[in-house]
Amino acid sequence: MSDSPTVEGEVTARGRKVAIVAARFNDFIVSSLLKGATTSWTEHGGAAEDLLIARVPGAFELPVAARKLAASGRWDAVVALGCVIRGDTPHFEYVAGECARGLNLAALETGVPVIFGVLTVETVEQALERAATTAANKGGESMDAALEMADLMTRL
Ligand code: INI
Repeated sequence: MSDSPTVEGEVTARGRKVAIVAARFNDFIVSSLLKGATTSWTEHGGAAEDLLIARVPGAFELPVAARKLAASGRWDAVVALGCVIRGDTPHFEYVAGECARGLNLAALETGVPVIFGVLTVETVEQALERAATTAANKGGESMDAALEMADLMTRL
């Protein structure tokens, strides 16, 4: 163990305000991610009125909405939720790649954590595994990361 000071965020929603932006495309998966995220929010002490849920058509639209939410100064973190399934089309590369790039840019440009809760998978089966109602639910994991990062940002 190092003797150097270490700083880490606490995973708590008390006193926090968080926005979720969720795609409607592949909603049979995204709705489970949303459930995981809102359950984590409540379990960590978040108030219903301090959580905003914005819906967009698909993963490609997540960055612009996340960027606006992050820049508003109203939210301690933004969680982006979506599901891109490869199938047989090169569309996947554009949608998934631009979504990841845009969400990262939104965080870097605003200084507000923007969490990548977007499944980028080969098959529906893989998506279902990651959206299951277990601790491995990517929506729940994403909310946990958002809360940790929101707290860390106040300590750095
Ligand atoms: N959007 C998704 O969220 N997931 C996908 O798997 C997907 N595929 O496969 O095409 C998808 N496409 C829609 C895209 O995000 C935009 O909404 C659309 O292109 C309009 O800009």
